[in-house]
Amino acid sequence: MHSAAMGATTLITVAPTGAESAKSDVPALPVTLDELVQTAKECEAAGAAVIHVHIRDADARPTLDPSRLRDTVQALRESTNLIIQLSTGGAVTDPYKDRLAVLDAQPDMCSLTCGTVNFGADVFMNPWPFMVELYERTQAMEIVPEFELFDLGHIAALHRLLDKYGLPSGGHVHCDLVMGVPGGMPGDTRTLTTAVEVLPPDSTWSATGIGRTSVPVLFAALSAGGHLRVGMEDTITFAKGQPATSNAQLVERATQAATLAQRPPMSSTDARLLLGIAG
Ligand code: KMH
Ligand code: ZN
Repeated sequence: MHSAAMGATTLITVAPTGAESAKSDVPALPVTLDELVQTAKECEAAGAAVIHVHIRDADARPTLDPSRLRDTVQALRESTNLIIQLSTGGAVTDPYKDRLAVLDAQPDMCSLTCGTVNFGADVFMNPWPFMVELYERTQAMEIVPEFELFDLGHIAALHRLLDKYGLPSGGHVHCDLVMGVPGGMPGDTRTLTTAVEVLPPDSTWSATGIGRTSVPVLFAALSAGGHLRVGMEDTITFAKGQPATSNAQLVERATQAATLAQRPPMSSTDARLLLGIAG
């Protein structure tokens, strides 16, 4: 369902933690459950409707531990109305079976990356059979996927996935353009426009720019009618030489920009309707 009111608003997703930054380097990164819940509340108040979640273990290292994931989903549900999207990307070292098992924590949504991509000096592996298995599990478990697109070839793979296996749970296709990863598509307006032109018909999309591309991609996405993802998974600086002090600071800037663009933040209730997530 896509009402006129939704078309006039911006879905803001916050990705507060990621798997790449170390707490010792980035003290503001939320890594404990308490820190994550506090961050989620602040970001909801600042305008976010979706939270894209990676979790850490007791030593602040990335983990896909099933019981920690379940506790995280429960705590976020109790404390906020945010739509909870668990990462199935994890860290580049996570095995496929652990990434598939993320769905057992029963989030509202999960990420589903549509292909392998060079990831700095690493490789983020998403071969076709893994994509298919993850997609079929989301359909069976009624979890709404967000299709993560790091490169134009990933859009071709998404078309192939939808052609062969049909629509996702919820009946709506929502994509996230992840731009500016060293090895993926660059974070600039020309590439964003090209990507948007070849997305599946009737899909909605957000965009995020990694590192120094975060602000240019934010403005390019807004001007092209897209939604936004921001957060310390994607950039740890607010401006050149100025570390982000919190995720809420990044969400507040997204809210200000969206409001200036006359598409203020979408409520989580409207976001559930848009994405086909039961309320
Ligand atoms: N941490 C990256 C290797 C996702 O969350 O689905 C993958 C990633 C994508 O962050
Ligand atoms: Zn992620």
